[in-house]
Amino acid sequence: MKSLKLLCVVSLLVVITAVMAACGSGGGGSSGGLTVTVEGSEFAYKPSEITAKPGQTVTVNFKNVGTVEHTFVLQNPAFKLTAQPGQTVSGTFTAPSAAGTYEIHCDVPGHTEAGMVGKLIVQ
Ligand SMILES: [Cu+2]
Repeated sequence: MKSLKLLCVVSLLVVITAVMAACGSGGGGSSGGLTVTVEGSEFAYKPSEITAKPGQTVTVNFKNVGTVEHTFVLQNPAFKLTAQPGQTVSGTFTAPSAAGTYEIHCDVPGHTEAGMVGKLIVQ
């Protein structure tokens, strides 16, 4: 009985965490803000895709888990975060109002070419 209760609490926490990670407080009619944590390393973003609603406010916590400087650059809207190794930098942008896929890349020389790219999917 006791372990069953604990299992329920754990399950609930997992669901809450998943919902928060997946869609922030958004959902339904009112589109709330989205907060995502993106890890940057040599040479990738994790996750490499962010999905947001048109016009949604997106807060990015960009965590550099690598050993050299990395950036998180969006062209549309113009947005850039620069993080040194071990550093987490946060910033907020508003997702484009038009649905589509927008490129994210690291503009440290050579990194984009090495595959350090991601996508902002607006839908
Ligand atoms: Cu980089």
